[in-house]
Amino acid sequence: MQESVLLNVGFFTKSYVVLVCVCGVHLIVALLFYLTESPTKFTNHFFTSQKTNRIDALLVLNDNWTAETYMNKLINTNASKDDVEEPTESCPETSPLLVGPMRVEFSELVNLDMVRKDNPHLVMGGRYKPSDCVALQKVALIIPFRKRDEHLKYWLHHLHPILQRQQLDYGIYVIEQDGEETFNRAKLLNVGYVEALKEYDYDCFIFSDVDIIPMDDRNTYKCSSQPRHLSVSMDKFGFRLPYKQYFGGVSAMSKQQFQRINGFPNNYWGWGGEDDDIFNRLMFKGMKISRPSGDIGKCRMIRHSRDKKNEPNPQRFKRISHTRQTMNTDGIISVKYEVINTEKDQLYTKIKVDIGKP
Ligand code: UDH
Ligand code: NGS
Repeated sequence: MQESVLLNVGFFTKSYVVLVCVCGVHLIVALLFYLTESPTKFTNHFFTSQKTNRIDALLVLNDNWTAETYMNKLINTNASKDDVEEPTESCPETSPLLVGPMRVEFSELVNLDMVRKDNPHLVMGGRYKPSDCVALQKVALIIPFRKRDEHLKYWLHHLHPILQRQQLDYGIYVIEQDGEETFNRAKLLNVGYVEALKEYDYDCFIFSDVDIIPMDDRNTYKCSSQPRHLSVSMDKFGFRLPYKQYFGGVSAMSKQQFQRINGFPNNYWGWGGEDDDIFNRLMFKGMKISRPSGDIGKCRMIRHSRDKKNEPNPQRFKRISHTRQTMNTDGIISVKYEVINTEKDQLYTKIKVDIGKP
């Protein structure tokens, strides 16, 4: 009995050794095969498989293919970033990633580290582009800013995922007014336009207040053949336009449209009227305003009290009555400012500027 047990143990040990040897030989043959191939050939093989959709042990492509898995594969295969193949096919006119109406609330405070973690595909400066298709537009988002840090956190938390689902090639530019002089929203937007173009060949510009969040991602932050007003149905106005000519909040203009109106006025210091001046400019150049439907254009504004040094501008009515005379000389061609510093974060590019005083 004892002997037969010992015999069985001996038999299993031998079989185990044979099995290990066979596996070892198999591993060495596989290693030799790959080592004789150059590393670039290896990665080329990897990406060729991707292009031809061949299902292969190294690469399993599916709908969950993301920039993160792409980068991980790169790291695992020791490939350099230069080997990343840019997509060649255009993204579809309507992104398949959209979810439609969204719940937007401001009850919980936002932690920016969490937002950074939630958006791992962003490149320094708040830049992003889809990894699997060529975005239809290169969009710079420009936010006029001073002392609204909590609002900016909400904005970044909500907007980054939306813009990525909209398959945009985009960058976020927060233009911060330095000092304590009266605020000038339109001039900051002009600065944002100039500064964004120094970085990248953007073809579309979204001008957004820091406290407005869209409630439906079908409200695409993109430009169209006419200047587009996006914040058409705000909660604070009972989800409708406050007046037909209203062009404040969030708007979109192509580079051409913006140039045609000589950008925005630089001399509206304090609250009010600058958006009406922009509307006038567009009308005088024979353009029309395009808008999403009231349903898709719903958005929330973060409630807040009136900012210091942004009191209603008493000159605004006089100024908007002279848009036709002033628009060709006051605008993007005459904007003067000095950049104080530029901060690059994963979530945004913040440019602090001295824009002077009234
Ligand atoms: N902004 C700042 N800091 C300021 C002022 C304005 O960042 O001190 C920016 C910000 O992006 C804001 C935008 O400029 O969203 C427009 O500011 P606004 O004052 O024209 O418009 P808003 O709707 O406030 O934010 C209007 C007055 C609110 C009074 C509310 C009384 N209950
Ligand atoms: C108008 C202002 C606009 C302003 C809009 C909404 O009266 O600049 O109200 O303001 N025009 C003039 O004052 C000439 S809001 O309720 O968002 O503060 O955008």
